[in-house]
Amino acid sequence: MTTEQRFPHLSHWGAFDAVRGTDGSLRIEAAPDDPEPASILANVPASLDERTRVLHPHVRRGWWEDGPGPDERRGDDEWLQVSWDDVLDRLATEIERVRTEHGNEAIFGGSYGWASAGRFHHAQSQVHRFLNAIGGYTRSVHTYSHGAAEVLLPRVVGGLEPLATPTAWPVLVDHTELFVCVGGLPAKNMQVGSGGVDRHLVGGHLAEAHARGAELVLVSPLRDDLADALDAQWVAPWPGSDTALLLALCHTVLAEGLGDPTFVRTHCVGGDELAAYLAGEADGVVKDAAWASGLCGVDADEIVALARRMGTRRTMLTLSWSIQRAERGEQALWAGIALAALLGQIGLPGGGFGHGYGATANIGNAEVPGGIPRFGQGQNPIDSFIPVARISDLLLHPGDPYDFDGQRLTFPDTRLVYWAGGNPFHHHQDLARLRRAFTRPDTVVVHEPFWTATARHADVVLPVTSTLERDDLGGSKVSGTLVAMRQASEPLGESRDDYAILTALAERLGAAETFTEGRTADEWLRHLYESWRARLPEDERPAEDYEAFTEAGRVPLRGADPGHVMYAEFRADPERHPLATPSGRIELASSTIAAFGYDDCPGHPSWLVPHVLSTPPGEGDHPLLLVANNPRSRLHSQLDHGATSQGSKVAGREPVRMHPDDAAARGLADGDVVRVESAVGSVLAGLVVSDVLRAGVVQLSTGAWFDPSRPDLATCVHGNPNALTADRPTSRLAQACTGQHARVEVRRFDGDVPAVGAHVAPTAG
Ligand SMILES: Nc1nc2c(c(=O)[nH]1)N[C@H]1C(S)=C(S)[C@@H](COP(=O)(O)OP(=O)(O)OC[C@H]3O[C@@H](n4cnc5c(=O)[nH]c(N)nc54)[C@H](O)[C@@H]3O)O[C@H]1N2
Ligand SMILES: Nc1nc2c(c(=O)[nH]1)N[C@H]1C(S)=C(S)[C@@H](COP(=O)(O)OP(=O)(O)OC[C@H]3O[C@@H](n4cnc5c(=O)[nH]c(N)nc54)[C@H](O)[C@@H]3O)O[C@H]1N2
Ligand SMILES: [Mo]
Repeated sequence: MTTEQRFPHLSHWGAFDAVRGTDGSLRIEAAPDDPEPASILANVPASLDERTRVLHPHVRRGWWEDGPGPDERRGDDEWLQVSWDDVLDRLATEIERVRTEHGNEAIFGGSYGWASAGRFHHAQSQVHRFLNAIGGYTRSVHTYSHGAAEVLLPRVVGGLEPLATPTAWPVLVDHTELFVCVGGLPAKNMQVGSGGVDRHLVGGHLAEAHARGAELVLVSPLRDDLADALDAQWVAPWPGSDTALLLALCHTVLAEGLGDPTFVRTHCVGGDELAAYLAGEADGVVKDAAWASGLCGVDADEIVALARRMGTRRTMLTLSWSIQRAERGEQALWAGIALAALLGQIGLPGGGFGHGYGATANIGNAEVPGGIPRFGQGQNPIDSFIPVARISDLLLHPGDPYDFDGQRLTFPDTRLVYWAGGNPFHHHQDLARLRRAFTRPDTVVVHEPFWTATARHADVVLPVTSTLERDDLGGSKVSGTLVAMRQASEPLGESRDDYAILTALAERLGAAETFTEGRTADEWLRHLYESWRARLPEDERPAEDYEAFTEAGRVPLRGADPGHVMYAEFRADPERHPLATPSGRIELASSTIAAFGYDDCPGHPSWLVPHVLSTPPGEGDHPLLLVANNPRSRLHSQLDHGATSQGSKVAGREPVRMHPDDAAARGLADGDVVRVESAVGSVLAGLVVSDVLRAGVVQLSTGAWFDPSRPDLATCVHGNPNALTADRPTSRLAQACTGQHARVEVRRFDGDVPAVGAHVAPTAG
């Protein structure tokens, strides 16, 4: 090669060129028009690091030699390297056995996970389409991101607009006078957007609003959940206590006449019920600022002052997803919506609320009406599902009944688990329990580029190309560009695309035509692009045909409305534009939810003590409150061995941050290896002493590859916080993930510090 070669590409954290030097080296360059490229781009070259890659098909010895069945050795057995043909034949036979003996319901095809950005090689779509083609599967519904919101919002505001299409950023930049950011707008999170980010704009929007004179209040236990340059006031409640704080703000708004009673009368139902609860009519507890102060640790005066500020300015209340990813998370979100409703600015430019601004780079970007090309998943003939975060319960308790959103459901009997594009040993809570759950099925199949903890807990591990090793098309309906992603490397080892693997299985199971429709991967890319282009109205349609698109590397997505104001029509005329709730109004109390009779989710926003606050902070065996948030240095567990992620580690482990007072009280210093313990398990981590935390709170992000130590396999030597979190649902309403919080103690680890082996592929016989 005599000249450099450039391959346009897209990741969930930004558009880039993969540049092949004349010496064969690979360099990653952010797209030139990205004003704020993500630091985690530097993780991308690790995609091609062979030491962590699954290079050949592997099977677990016990499964290969003894046949399928529940097995305690799963996750702790030897590996055998086998040929593609042998493994595909055996796997097809096993799928056939399960579907004929137990029915397709016995196949769990959850596959929750972010996988990679391209829309055709989207692993979840691929595996779901395949499982649909062979007769269906038990699926999962909703997300780890905002599972409580996905159930609550339709009941309270009639849909998912607050997290999908809240008021567009340019409107906030022009109109919002006060941003009150519950859970912050962390710069770390705005690096990322599902499906891909073409340009990182939110930091610029915030700077512009600030320069115009907008004021900001950060409500979070961590001060760096909002950029320093924004000069925000910092209000630091205990993790898990926002509901109390928000209810007290509601109380103050009503008591001081700061809101808009007309809006409540004309656009809401349940206002009287909520007011009666705030006044303590039934329980004798007035939910005022003094009451909340004792629960959330924020001064009563500060709460009252905040309510007054909110009542006298055009206020945008931003509610993070993190506050609902916690026990009773439904209440925090509902209390926040109630506060915005009482203030009466919903539907006004720059006022009201949004859910998840700043959680990703794309929330608050206007949506393109024509969408983007999408690989269809087909129809699932099986009507069996679980709320996504009930995976361990599913495997451990077949046949058991449980409640979910007003339904009484039963866990099916799962024989085969098929995962492609996600990492449950990253994302799920109480990993020791998940390990036990994973011993229960007859067969576990994982498609992975990398030897993740999930791959290590499978029977069949099939090597998949990373996104750099294939062509694709990528974008999101809330980003501005469709990218023609170009292959920058030959597939490593024997790895194949998910599509090729599933095609080979579909052939063996007599479903090839349904799965492939007779197209190769290249033919699909062309078909997806051209059929999407043909569907668009003329003024949104790119001029480029498929050849010109791949030649140009990208085409703009058109038609988004940067002036979008959420609920503007509803505000203007609630009779003609009702919400899709039973009342057509915002439900400050819901008779539907009340009728479910759940004590963990009553009929109006209520303060319910979560486990992490049932012992006062500072007391008990686990006095510290752990925030297990999303990581700054990578996306989830992806490319944890990459440069940005590795650069953040302390003593080779995930950094755990602690306030100086808490460190001094324990005789701990920066750089110490510490043992973090909860009632569920323990981890080793590297200590960072920092005053950005509220004292009494420690923080350990998700994503360090789970590395359980022998002999008990109970300690993760690398620092994965899900070895510490409890596997409890938000409530019976949503049954959603509560991974954000745990109660812990932290001590210095003085023993021989074990090496972290998570990034080294296992050896195979
Ligand atoms: N304690 C706690 N836990 C949490 C959270 C929290 O706040 N606290 N947050 C939760 C949230 S919001 C989320 S979204 C989840 C995220 O959980 P996941 O989405 O499961 O995490 P990822 O690390 O993105 O997993 C994606 C996997 O797909 C693989 N992959 C990439 N490309 C391909 C491909 O083309 N084909 C195949 N077959 N595989 C591919 C990657 O190697 C990686 O292992 O974590 C949740 N867990
Ligand atoms: N760099 C990077 N960005 C990401 C991701 C990633 O893995 N890496 N993941 C993406 C995904 S899938 C998602 S769903 C979003 C997640 O978006 P979020 O759920 O909003 O993100 P988190 O970082 O988990 O939490 C945000 C902040 O909430 C604060 N917080 C925690 N508990 C409480 C509480 O009880 N009360 C209050 N007031 N604040 C609290 C924490 O300090 C935390 O930093 O992020 C996305 N962005
Ligand atoms: Mo998420």
